[in-house]
Amino acid sequence: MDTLIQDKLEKEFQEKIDKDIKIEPNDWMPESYRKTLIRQISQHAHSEIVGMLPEGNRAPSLRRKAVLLAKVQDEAGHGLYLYSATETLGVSREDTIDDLHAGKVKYSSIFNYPTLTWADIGAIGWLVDGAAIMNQVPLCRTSYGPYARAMVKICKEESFHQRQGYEIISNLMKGTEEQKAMAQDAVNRFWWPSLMMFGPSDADSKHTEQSIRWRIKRHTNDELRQMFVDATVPQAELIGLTLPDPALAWNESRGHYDFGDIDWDEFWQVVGGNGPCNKERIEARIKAKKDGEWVREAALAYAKKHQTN
Ligand code: FAQ
Repeated sequence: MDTLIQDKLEKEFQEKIDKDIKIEPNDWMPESYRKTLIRQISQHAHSEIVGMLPEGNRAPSLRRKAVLLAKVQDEAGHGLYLYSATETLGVSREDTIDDLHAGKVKYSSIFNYPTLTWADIGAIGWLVDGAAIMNQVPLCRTSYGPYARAMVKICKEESFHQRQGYEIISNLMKGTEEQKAMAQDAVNRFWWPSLMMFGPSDADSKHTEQSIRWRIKRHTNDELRQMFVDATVPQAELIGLTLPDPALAWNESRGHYDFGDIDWDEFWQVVGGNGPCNKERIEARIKAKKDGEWVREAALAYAKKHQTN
């Protein structure tokens, strides 16, 4: 394309963004904006789907099982909305999923940690969904229309997920010494990985600056991480849990909690495929795709039969 035309289109595009006018699938957009969205939305979709796997832990009662099943089904739904949003950018769902299975694309680091006890399911709901909402509420105002609309639905459900997790953990904290110890142990293991969900520190985040200019992201990784810490510490105190960070302290002059250093080596190891469960998670997704092949074939054959009749 002629550079003058390209410059004009880019200028008009940025003006739309600056006026908070949503970008829709058929609108002109820079190729790098399209690619950034495909990366972020598909990573988000994969996270929802892979994120269902750690929750396959035994629920202790029928009520708990029913609630957990509803939550996990929501996650499948979130993945589907997000794969649909990715498809509006001109990529196929099949290719996107194949890329995940081939280890070419990322999903959230948090889902590569094991769940050892029932309390871990509470910690996931409270901390992981809590972190997810903190990151996702601003995405309801992201500049790309289909992503923003998907996020509105998703956030409504995520707040139920966070509450179910907090309820599990709160109830355990009202229980026996063993139950309290189980809750504390789960929080000890999930606290730091939850802080890592927000991504690298701003100094090391290669995409943030451009994504904020395009209003894909509305806050930096560190801003959201701080908001999460500030919101979560009082919730932990209320139910008598200790967060595993000796440096955690209210800083009057900043009006925020200070917290200790994140182990970024661990983060990059997990992101790079070397976390405790990376291999197991991808193998489970590959197996699920293979096992479900006959269902997809049958559904397609059925749809085809009804089209011709
Ligand atoms: N894990 O330059 P930045 C959920 C990668 S949904 C793995 O800062 P960006 C629901 C990043 O892709 C949770 N990789 O990148 C649920 C980039 O790699 P690349 C998922 C990470 O995009 C709950 C590189 O590092 N949520 O939990 C991570 O500006 C319970 C440099 O990073 C979303 O996906 C990480 N944590 O900011 C389900 C929300 N962080 O591609 C079940 C949408 C960074 O250049 C149970 N995504 N990387 O090679 C976002 O908001 C952003 O993409 C960030 C990262 C904030 C995650």
